[in-house]
Amino acid sequence: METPGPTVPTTTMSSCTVLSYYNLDENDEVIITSPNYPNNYENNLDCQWQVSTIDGAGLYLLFTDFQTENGYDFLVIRDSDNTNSGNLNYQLTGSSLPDPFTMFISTIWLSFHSDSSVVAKGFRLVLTSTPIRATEIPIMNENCQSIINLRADQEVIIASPNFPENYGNFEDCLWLISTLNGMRIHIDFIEFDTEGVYDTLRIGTGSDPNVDVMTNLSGSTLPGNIISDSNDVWLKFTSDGSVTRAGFQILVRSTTAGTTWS
Ligand SMILES: [Ca+2]
Ligand SMILES: [Ca+2]
Repeated sequence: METPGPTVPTTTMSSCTVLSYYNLDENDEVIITSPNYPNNYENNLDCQWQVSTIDGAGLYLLFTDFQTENGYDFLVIRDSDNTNSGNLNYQLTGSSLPDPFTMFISTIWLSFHSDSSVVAKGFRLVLTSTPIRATEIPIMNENCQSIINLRADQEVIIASPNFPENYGNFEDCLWLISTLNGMRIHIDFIEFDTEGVYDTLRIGTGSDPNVDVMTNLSGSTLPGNIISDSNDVWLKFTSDGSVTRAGFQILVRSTTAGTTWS
């Protein structure tokens, strides 16, 4: 039986003459930084990294720092195992922090180039192997609660009890949903029908269903989509002692906050 691989430590390369190669198991991560980070990188660098993971997984890229000489010092990312082939996916330069994103392939190539003058702090990049899965329906426990950790670009469908049959009286259900740091949670309503005012679905950010309420929904109007401003949300459904309806069905997925293309 295979045990989870250890997290690869932060690279501490003093020169860029050797290609660094990382092979990540599922959910492993590696941190790549520019040489000397957090001190300035040097002139005339040409650093190269290849990162691969298992078949069926992709790579989630989260920058925690990015500062290079704009227009002259570049980080290039290709969907390839060779620097001279594959598509040029990202060419990053300057000092704005790129949004996190997922590459839906198992091997990528990164190269960092600096020219002969003007240096900067450089970058720090966390790469995580993330499984790519189809839509799932999470299991609720006996207390009608479910804790869901979404991978990058994973989606789940959550529904009121007995859906599409009517839910019961005195329902009290809770979903705690989180995703990777830097990602957002997208909530799309497929069906929605509850007893107005008395049977409510409340949605908020964080993991405490008593605070940070974003919205309080009831009735038969299909709500608009919601995108969280954090990487965790809660949904709490309660019904009172009389009158039930079909309830709701909701598609929940993790998304990147946006994508940086250069
Ligand atoms: Ca430069
Ligand atoms: Ca009711």
